[in-house]
Amino acid sequence: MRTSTSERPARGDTLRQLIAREAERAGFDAVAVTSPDAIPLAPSRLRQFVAEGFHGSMDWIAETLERRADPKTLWPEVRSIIVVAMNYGPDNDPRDILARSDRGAISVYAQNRDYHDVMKGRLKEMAGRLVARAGGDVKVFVDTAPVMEKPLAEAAGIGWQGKHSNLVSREHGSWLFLGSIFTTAEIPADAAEEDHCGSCRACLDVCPTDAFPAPYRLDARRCISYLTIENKGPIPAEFRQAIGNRIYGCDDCLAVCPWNKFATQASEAKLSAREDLREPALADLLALDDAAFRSLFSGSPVKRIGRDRFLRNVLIAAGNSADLTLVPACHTLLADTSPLVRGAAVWALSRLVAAPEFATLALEHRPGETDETVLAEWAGVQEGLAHRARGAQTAGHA
Ligand code: B12
Ligand code: SF4
Ligand code: SF4
Repeated sequence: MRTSTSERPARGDTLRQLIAREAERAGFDAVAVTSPDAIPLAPSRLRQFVAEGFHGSMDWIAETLERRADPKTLWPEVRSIIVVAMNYGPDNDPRDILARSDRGAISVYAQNRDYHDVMKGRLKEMAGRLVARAGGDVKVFVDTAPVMEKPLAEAAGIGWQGKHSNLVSREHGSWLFLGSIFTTAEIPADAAEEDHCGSCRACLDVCPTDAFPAPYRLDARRCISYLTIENKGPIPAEFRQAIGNRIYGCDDCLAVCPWNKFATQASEAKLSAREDLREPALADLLALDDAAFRSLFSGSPVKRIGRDRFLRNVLIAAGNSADLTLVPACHTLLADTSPLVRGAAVWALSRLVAAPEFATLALEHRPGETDETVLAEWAGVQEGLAHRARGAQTAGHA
């Protein structure tokens, strides 16, 4: 466990040792301390991110901008920030499943329990014990408030923000969840970690949707994690093929990082993959109704996006699968009660069946459709097919 807090003989050592011990007892894999004014560059970078619209439809980032940019605006009394990290390292290469087009790829962080639930209770316990021993007032956060967790973790020395913008650690690679305890206690801060990316750019080059306009900067609107989780509407057509079989989040830029060679598997059982979520069959997922969805994803982060958004993602994967056995299930979903699902089913079928068969489906379903987004999907897809047919004819004449 990295307890940089205990490495330095300094005033307040006893409190720091207590922090290290309590973090370990709570099951965290790293802990370190920083001060609320240790991230002077983060506010302007966050403002630029929002000004460029990179946050897409995540309005909550813009709405909380000032509090997020500065811990002291969020809580004026805060004097020190204890940052904790929990390892969720997988026991396999999460990219292996990308070659199995009949299966859905759920990102590593979502293959078991929601990390918010796992970490929040432990952070509260740890904070409670610190207050009992050392006094002061505390607030705990794990992505539950406007806090810039990555720059704070870098400032505390837990790792550095890699070119993919996530925190990378020399001990754990990319696979760390972050959380923090804000306290009114004055605790000596640890030294920040340095950038160890060097000339590497593997994470930038591997991104299937070209989501990095520059190193260290992410345009979330292009990120598969955003497109499959945060985005509530239809997935923009330009990204659908690149999404492949990723049905919830994406791990490519994390998984490719060479620093993962030092990573170990998650020791917390609640963060190790559930067998049934490692490589679920698309055929099974396409059959989920609301009750079955809730039951399958009970306690998992996937549950938060709801059945309709999830089915939208599964249909995109089905459309990319070239698996004709999925056609009947996609056909059934053309009549789903959710327009989001119906629209994605239109696209999936346009990719799976031949043009004449698709034309028959259009004759059957398009006239009864009333939702504008689904009608736009029919129109877009049929226009695309006609365009392709004209292209083939022209090529044939040449
Ligand atoms: C919004 C959000 C998202 C958005 C946007 C991601 C993003 N990079 O901003 C989306 C939905 C895309 C997303 C995806 C993921 N997320 Co997320 N997300 C967040 C959240 C809530 C806020 C992040 C934020 O503040 N973004 C705003 C930008 C401006 O801040 P930033 O990323 O720190 O940007 C910095 C860099 O751009 C840098 N920078 C800019 N210019 C320059 C120039 C130079 C030269 C340098 C050096 C730096 C630099 O400065 C900025 C400020 O520090 C955090 C939780 C939290 N409260 O912090 C989790 C969090 C970042 N997510 C997390 C995870 C696990 C993921 C995914 C891996 C999930 C998945 N498998 O699908 C992906 C990874 C995608 C990626 N490459 O980032 C973890 C990351 C843990 C870690 N080790 O870093 C966090 C910390 C949650 C947690 N508590 O553990 N996420
Ligand atoms: S999570 Fe996937 S889509 Fe998002 S930036 Fe990383 S590689 Fe690109
Ligand atoms: S893949 Fe390379 S550039 Fe990206 S975070 Fe890891 S070391 Fe840095």
